Amino acid sequence: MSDVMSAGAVGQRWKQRPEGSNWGEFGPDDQLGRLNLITPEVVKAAVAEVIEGHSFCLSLPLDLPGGNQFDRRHPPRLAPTGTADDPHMHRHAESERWPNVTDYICDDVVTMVLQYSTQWDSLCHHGYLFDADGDGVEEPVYYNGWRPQEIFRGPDEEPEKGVRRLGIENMAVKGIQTRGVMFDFHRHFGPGRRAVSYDDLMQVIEVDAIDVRRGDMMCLHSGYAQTIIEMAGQPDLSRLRLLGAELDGLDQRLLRWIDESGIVAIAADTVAVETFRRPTGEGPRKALMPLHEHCLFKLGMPLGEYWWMTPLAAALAERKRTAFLVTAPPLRLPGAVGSPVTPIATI
Ligand code: UVW
Repeated sequence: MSDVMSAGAVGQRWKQRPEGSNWGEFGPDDQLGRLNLITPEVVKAAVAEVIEGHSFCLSLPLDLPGGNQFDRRHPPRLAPTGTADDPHMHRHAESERWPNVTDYICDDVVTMVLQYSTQWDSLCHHGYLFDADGDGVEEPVYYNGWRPQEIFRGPDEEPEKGVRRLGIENMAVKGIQTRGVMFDFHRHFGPGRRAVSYDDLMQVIEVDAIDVRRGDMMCLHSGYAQTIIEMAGQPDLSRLRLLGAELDGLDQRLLRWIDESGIVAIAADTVAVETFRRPTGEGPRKALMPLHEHCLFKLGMPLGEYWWMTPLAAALAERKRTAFLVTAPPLRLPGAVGSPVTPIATI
């Protein structure tokens, strides 16, 4: 079987698209992917899930998990604006410029890895090698066939402004407010690490009678972020390695379900949404993170990581409910790849 599907219409950036992808279906220049499926009808149905008016913050404190991740993601560092000699933190505003005033002023600056803690990954977080122009040679390409030269700036093109296409600001402008559906893996499978298969997922859907609809955000609760909170900034990696049910990105039936279900995004309380398997280097080149490939690259479906789901999952289980309103816009930071987020769920 060929691993590509031919199509290619006027204005498209590709002659062939990856098998199972939706490239072109939202237009040749689309940068929103499946979020296009959040329509006014979907938002109204989401709001109808608000029955009691209880809201839940789904963010970790953004200085968690603690420590450095992947040797490149460091905790945020806060500092006052101004200079070391004149920090704007509890600073009396009285000066030559502003004489005889009573105000004290505080403001600050943060140096932050945008994907350190509770976060969204935008559609340019992962690109892949793929022969999009059909010349028999693979080239790096991103969702909807966007090429690196259209996305990234060169060193003499103000790289501090970030990406030109597929950045997080597209998601911010869309708003990201929809119907969330909870998959409580912790309640079904316990706290241990597990690669959740299609069969596992169907079991959860059946037992909890989860009504998954087009436009929904899939939310996964494994208990991992709760443990991160309990570790209070001192993550015990040997313990964490054994914890957290995540999706099995190698299960083709599961990937097909993600596509056919109509869901628009997946948010998990774990590091990566999918179970990470160290590559062996054997056989043909393949994706390091196949669920990232399927969601970000093929379907244009953003991924949320490190969301704190435990109190919401408990409240839903107590009420034998699974659906809620979720509001989770990222920062409207032009050119950013990822973003911290403070998602709010309302039941
Ligand atoms: C990597 O990109 C390694 O991970 P994640 O998507 O989980 O942030």
